[in-house]
Amino acid sequence: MKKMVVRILLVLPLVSIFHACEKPEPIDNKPNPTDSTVQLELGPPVETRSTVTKYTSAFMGQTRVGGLKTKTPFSFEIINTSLTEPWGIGALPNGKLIITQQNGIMRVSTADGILGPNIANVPVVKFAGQGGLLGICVDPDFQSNRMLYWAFSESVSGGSITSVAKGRLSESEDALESVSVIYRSNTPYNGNLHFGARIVMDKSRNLLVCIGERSDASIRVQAQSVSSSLGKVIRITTDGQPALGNPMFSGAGALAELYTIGHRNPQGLAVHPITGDIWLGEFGPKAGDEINLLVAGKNYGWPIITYGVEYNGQKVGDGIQQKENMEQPVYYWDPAISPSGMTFYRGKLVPEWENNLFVCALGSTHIARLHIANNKVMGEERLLASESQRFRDITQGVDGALYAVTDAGRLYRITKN
Ligand SMILES: [Ca+2]
Repeated sequence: MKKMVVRILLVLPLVSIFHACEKPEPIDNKPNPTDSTVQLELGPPVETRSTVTKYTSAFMGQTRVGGLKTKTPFSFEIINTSLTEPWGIGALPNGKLIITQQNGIMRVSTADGILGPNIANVPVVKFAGQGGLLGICVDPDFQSNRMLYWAFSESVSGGSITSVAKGRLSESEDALESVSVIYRSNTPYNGNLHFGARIVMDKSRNLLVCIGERSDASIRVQAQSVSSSLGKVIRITTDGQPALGNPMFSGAGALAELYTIGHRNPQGLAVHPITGDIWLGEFGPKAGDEINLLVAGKNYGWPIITYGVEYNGQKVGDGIQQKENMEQPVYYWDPAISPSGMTFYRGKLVPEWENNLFVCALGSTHIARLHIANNKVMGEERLLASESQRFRDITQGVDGALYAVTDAGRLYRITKN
């Protein structure tokens, strides 16, 4: 690995990097395109702004890797402009899309952007600040069970929390049936920031949900507390119980649903199509946005370590970026791009995108394409930057196109020409 890194150093920003590293064990015996003889033509890094901090990365390729440019001709179109603060998008097996809006409304869209009615029976959400109806997960077995799982913020005694619900989408796609709230985070707080919350299902059919730490200095330390749901990724059954095989965190009152700890404001979760690993994106404060590869039982450091600083420019805590027993991000951005929803591309339309990670950027108003091999980011591209949209979430439709929603209410389809 080290040898390859050195080679890349020498080659940058020249072209044609040939990388062939050790092969991770593919769990489904399919060849892994991310570690085969992929040739990348890398240019200068896509980020040209000055860094906010003077911090140095823990390893080469942890930030500002070489820039990529998609060669396969592709195009995008705006297929709807009438959504209201869409937050989550998922692909249904019939080719349609399911979309959540922060204001509590869930709707189905055709692949051409024709919206269905507001779906009935969505539980009441607390719609304020960053809260509302949030991430959505379509059951991989939707074809047979029609199940949806979603995250939302909810008012409770003492403030608001992040909650998880499930329900069956009616055949007519206009109502949820048998709806139940399966999980409620603890530690209610009065504030409208950092609820999370994306939701994915792993290969063992358990749900992973990322929950934010509610932002304020007094509460964010809960990200390190194993008795609080805040600043965590939880792993639960579809009935909301702690999943079998969860790690055991040590400490008084450790919650059995915890999967990883030490997260700030995570708004991205994606399952790697080959490895099944769970990848997470989270906002740093001023700078220090992160992409993390989640390993059960690990501590991702916030607010002890970070590549960001407070919004007023002061250091966070002791101003350290690395610490024993705390995980390094696979990749980070300085300055911030504000990473929200993300997905791995597993379609065939644009072969060079296969198993790349697509990350919606709010503040930087583009979609970041990260070429990942052997769990390292090898190249970065900015897509749809000309649109100047705050991209909020992205998914891949069954047709192999990417579909993305923006805060301004647009639905984009991105596909091969
Ligand atoms: Ca971190």
